[in-house]
Amino acid sequence: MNSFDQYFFKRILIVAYRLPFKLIRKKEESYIVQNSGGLVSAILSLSEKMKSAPDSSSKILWIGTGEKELGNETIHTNFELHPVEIPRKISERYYSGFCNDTIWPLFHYFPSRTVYDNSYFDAYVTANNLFLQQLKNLIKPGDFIWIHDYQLFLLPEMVRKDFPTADIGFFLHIPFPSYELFRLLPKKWRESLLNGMTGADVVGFHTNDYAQHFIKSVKRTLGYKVERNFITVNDRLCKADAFPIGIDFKKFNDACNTQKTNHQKDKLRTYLSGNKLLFSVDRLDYSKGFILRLRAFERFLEKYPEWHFKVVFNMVVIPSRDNIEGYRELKKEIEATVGRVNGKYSTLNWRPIIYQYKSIPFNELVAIYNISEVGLITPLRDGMNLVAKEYVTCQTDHCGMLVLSEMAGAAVELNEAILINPTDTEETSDAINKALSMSDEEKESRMRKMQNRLSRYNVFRWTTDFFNQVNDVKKEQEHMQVKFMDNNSLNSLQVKYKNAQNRLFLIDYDGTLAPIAKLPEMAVLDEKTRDILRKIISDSRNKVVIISGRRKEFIEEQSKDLNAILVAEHGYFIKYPKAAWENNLEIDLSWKKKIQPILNDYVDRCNGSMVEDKYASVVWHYRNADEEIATLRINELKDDLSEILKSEPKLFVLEGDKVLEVKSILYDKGTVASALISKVNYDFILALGDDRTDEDLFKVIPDNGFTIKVGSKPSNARFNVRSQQQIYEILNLFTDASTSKIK
Ligand code: GDG
Repeated sequence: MNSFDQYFFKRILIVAYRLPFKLIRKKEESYIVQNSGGLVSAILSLSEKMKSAPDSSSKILWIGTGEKELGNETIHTNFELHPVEIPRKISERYYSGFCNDTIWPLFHYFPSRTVYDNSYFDAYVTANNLFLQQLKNLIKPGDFIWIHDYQLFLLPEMVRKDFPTADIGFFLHIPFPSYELFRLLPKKWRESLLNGMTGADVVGFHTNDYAQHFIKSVKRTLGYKVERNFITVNDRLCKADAFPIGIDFKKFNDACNTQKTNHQKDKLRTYLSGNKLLFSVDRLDYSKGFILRLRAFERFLEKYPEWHFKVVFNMVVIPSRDNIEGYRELKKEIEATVGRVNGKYSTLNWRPIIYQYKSIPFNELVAIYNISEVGLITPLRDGMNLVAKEYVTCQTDHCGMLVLSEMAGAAVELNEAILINPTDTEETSDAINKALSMSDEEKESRMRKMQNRLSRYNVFRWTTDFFNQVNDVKKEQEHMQVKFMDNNSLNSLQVKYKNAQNRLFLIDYDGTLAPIAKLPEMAVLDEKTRDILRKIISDSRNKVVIISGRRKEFIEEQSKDLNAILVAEHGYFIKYPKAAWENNLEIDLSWKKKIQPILNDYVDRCNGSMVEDKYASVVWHYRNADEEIATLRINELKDDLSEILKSEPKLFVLEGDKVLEVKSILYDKGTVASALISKVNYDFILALGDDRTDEDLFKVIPDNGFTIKVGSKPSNARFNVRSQQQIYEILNLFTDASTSKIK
């Protein structure tokens, strides 16, 4: 059974601002209609598929705002609706305020339209809490909770607090803006929104750009560690990734040839009387670029008069929020522009623009998609834009072409369309001409490529991919979870120690014995740790090795008064108590002269970084450099080094925590530890470390030994501890005072 099938046996809880149906009351009667929108179609299609699956026992519960009565209705055999009630006073500040006057404009790159009002944010918190209260009544163990869109940014974290192990997904349907825009939000809001989202196991976006913008905002605002697309949120992994939403390809494709659609097509053709049809369909919103589109069409008429009396542009605007001043103004401006262009070019028997301000039935929409020769989809910003995908899908005769804004998420997948920048009316007007003049062969070839992609990455693929990712992240979390040391493992470590006669401690220095410091020389061993080490060493059955990548002088200075074995430079030097430093490796170090100037060059190119010249290696430290520049430079540096390494096969680039070290492959912490272990028959071995170089050490510890890694990253170590401070607690287990308590 693949992981998607498992979801047929789980309950799926969809949480979105609106329920997928609304109740229409007309005099005595009331009836239910389906809301339009990408998410509703996606989940309805999924529910149909689940219903038809053999042995499916799962159900989709939908939590959202809507009329109370919807909760009592059995309107869909595979659905259960749970309305959330938001008092009007809160709703105004929450939905009209924070959602639509703060988040929507900012996330669609309209900072000047963005309203910053604390009472809006407070209402947003309250409303997200109301969704939580409703959810709490419903959640059962094993449920998959899928939270949608910008109205519910805070909810994943809220749910996580009450249900720490729940499967939670979050999907954003609108763009996530670049950090420079996101940072315009007050710090407190920024932190709350990102903390809220990272409460999910998987945070999904339409494009990789949006996911990367989000990751950068998380890094810069919350300071969380990110590796590839995995964000470490305390001990939990959260994955941010792209899941471009698809459409129900078959449904749209099949609908092109039904009786109802054919009837609509006939009506349209009669009306067009031979004119070629251009169309656009969008909800009334400033992000859709209506005025610029109309100006581009006007410019097209001006520049290409040969198309007069041959084309008609049908602009369908779906009513939305027209009770709000700004939207009413936009509607007026659209109507004035349409009137002006029509006034300029119309004749008694030809009107270039047909403007409709209304919703249209499904079959009429499909008919328009099917016979239009140009789809003119030119939003200034759009998370995805499903109309573009639906149009391509419905081009069963392949005789049309799509002119698409590069600012729509859909442009990533539909790159055989004619892509334009909607602010460039000249380019858009040329694109209309190009689409109309394109050869049939080229149109067919481009359309087929896009259709092929859309039929594979359809809406089922979208849900499957998302579910699979949540499942994978869950597994990864479980894998990590079991490795954290708990009271049982601490106890067995202590018992094993007590019963042993020959004990070996192999302890890394930076990040393990001493906390990581801003500057390398500031990482000193404190008195408390020194005292515990002294106590452990005082037992003649114990041998303590401090095993570090540091230079020998530093490690000796930190360990003075301790009768420990010291290992410096990852095993190049070793020093037994009261003896001098030894080096038994005969290695040619002439390569250093080639590497040093390269690393020095990178210090100049990356402010805040520095080079450490050790006896047997050279290190580039970038802990104090700007993270983004360092990430860029490190890749360039690795490229430069890989060229040199081709002629120096015995060299190796070692990447640690904010350091890159070039050293010989002939030794590492593992080789020195193996040599020490082989000398005595130890019945207790404990290795403690924190970074990449300690993995070599963990690998050579026999199975009956203990290996512990500081931090929550996956490791060769048997156990993890959450922080460096816990190392002190572990070492304390081996002092006389605590071992004497064990029976
Ligand atoms: C968000 C994001 C993202 C529209 N008018 C009529 C009608 N529709 C259907 C279309 C299409 C859907 O509604 C609108 O598609 P959008 O892509 O604009 O989706 P939204 O849900 O409004 O917006 C957007 C989307 O979420 C999905 O993640 O793409 O970027 O803003 O399916 O066909 N359908 C009918 N009559 C209409 O008048 N029958």
